[in-house]
Amino acid sequence: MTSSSFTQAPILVVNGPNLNLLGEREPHIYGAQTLAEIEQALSTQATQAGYSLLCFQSNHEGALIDFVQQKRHESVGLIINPGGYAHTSVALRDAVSAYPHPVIEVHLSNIYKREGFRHHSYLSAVVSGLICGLGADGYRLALDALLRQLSQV
Ligand code: CA2
Repeated sequence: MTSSSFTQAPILVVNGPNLNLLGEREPHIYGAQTLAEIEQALSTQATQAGYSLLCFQSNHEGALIDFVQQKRHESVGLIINPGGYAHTSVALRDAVSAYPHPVIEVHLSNIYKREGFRHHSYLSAVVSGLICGLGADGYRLALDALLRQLSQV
């Protein structure tokens, strides 16, 4: 399917700080796949279901907020791994809270098995669903769940 055959607005896949380093270091925590590989697999999965993806990664809180705000009326759902901002950013939570479509928060690692400061995510109370601890599979499952939700509306 070519991009011109998509009639739907895209699903957003947003990754926060340091997730551009996936596959380079700490594979025992975050897995061996690069972010580009994860995004490619998700794109194939979305295309098979008749949707397109718009992927964005930034190390900057404001850039993540701007992206979510700017695309809120030009997309149908959001998968977000906020990275470390999960544990610190009220501002990113507010942007996600203002996003008018389903949102799934993903963490590669099980944040509840790690240091105490990772046990709380500011975003979790304002998202539709949360997946953590399943590595890159978490993104696939998140997209699966989002596609099911979108097919019910
Ligand atoms: O488990 C996750 O997906 C996290 O969102 C990853 C964040 C961490 O701060 C969160 O607590 C949980 C960190 C991403 C760092 O990614 C790296 C990847 C490769 C090498 C170094 C860092």
